[in-house]
Amino acid sequence: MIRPTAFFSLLLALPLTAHADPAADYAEHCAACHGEDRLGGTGPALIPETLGRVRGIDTVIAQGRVSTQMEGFADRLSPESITALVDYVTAPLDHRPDWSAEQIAASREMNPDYQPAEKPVFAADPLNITLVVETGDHHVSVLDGDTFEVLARFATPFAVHGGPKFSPDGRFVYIMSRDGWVQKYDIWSLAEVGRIRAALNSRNIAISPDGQRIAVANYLPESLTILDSDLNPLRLIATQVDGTPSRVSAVYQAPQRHSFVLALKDAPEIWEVATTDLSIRRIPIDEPLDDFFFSPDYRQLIGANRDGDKGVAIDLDDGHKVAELPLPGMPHLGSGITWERDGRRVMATPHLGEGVLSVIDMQDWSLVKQIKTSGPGFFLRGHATSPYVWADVFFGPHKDEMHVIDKQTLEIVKTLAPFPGQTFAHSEFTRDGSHVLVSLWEDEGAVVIYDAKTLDEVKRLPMRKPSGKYNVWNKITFEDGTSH
Ligand code: DHE
Repeated sequence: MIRPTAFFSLLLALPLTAHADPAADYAEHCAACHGEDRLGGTGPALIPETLGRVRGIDTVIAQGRVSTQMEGFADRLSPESITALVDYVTAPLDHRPDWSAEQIAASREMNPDYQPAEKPVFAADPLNITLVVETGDHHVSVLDGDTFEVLARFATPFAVHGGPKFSPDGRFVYIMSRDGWVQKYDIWSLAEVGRIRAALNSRNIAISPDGQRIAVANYLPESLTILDSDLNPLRLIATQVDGTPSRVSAVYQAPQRHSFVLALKDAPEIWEVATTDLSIRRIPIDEPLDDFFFSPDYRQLIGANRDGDKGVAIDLDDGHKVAELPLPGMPHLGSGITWERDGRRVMATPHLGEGVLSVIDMQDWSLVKQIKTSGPGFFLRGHATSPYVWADVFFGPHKDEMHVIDKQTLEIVKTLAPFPGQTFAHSEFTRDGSHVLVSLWEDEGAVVIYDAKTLDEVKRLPMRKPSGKYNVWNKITFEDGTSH
């Protein structure tokens, strides 16, 4: 028989982690909201594809998330159990989950209280509305673009990514989350119309020029989901090459071509899907593309390869490579913008891995200049009425800086840094180009509004970790200074 003192010594000798049973803890505390299979439920999916960019998961488990149903578990789980649970939810799934057309259809939830308004329920210019995605508590604020008054604030699915896409008349907006949810919101009525889960993990969405089709680019399962404008699933296209599935890097609409253009991430192919009959054209290329941009006529596509050191321009009509250019340090072509310089159209792209901004001549795809910045940037914006391009420094010690660059001299004319040490990123112009909105990208953050000419600050609006901002007019008119 073991004496009690010996029993306690034995217990103390055991490492605490030996008691951690993350699978049991998950089943007891997490599965009800996040799904037994970790693929999400009322809470987001707890898989690396979704959590990869979320910081402080241990703190969220211990303390919960303010303004959500996520409660804290510090009173029920030891620090060791929480650490084990973080490892458990960030480990890859042991099987490839499916998400069938039937499951997509069954996930469609329309808002029973939605009443379409006959005209906007506010006095503001409906085409100068700017949406602010607040990733701090997963909401969107609807701003009057003239007075900067917040007209409404609504909850989004967890972890919105990429630019929301507006219907051609600017009335409706479609918003996508990394968990594959697509939400439709009626700006005139200031009300959600509904949502549907198009996939388990998605990249971005595109809308057809007539507003009738929405394409959702997916990593999990590897596919492109096509929805109609009322969020009914129309087609689930498995993106496979020779029977091997490939993730979709991104999808964009090519208005002049009446098509959606997507690049496969795991196979050297570009696909073009007709927005009319959804027929698919496959274009073989040399290497898979991660991110891409188009010439103004959408005839050519410029893409970056996976190693992130080279750009290639491809003619979408004949599928041939027309140029290759040095683009070091992971160019983020999805953030590219264009403008006229010396009678020629140029485009600029930031680089995620290097403190430069590449300016490219779009006629012959030559490199005009690499502008040195204070660090790698993520987003760019301009406006036809403005002589400047606004470029953030998203990474590194200068993440608190926003460069203002002269479109003609390609020199930095001013660097704004109103919040030392805090991320200051992503800009958006108002409809008339008179003001620029920048995010103080922090949990207790703000949107800071600048006079676009004098570069003076005119207003600050408190926001919860605001990320992207999207002006209806700039988006529906494909204003040169805004990305796709
Ligand atoms: Fe994004 C847009 C890819 C990480 C915030 N991002 C895009 C687009 C692509 C892309 C292809 C253009 C799609 C569109 O708008 O239709 N993003 C990627 C990546 O490959 C990358 C580097 C890694 C990943 O895990 O996906 C990545 N992106 C991030 C982030 O970490 C950011 C900063 C925070 C977040 O919310 O996840 C982020 N991405 C954004 C935003 C846009 C975006 C705010 C829309 C920019 C715009 O102005 O239109």
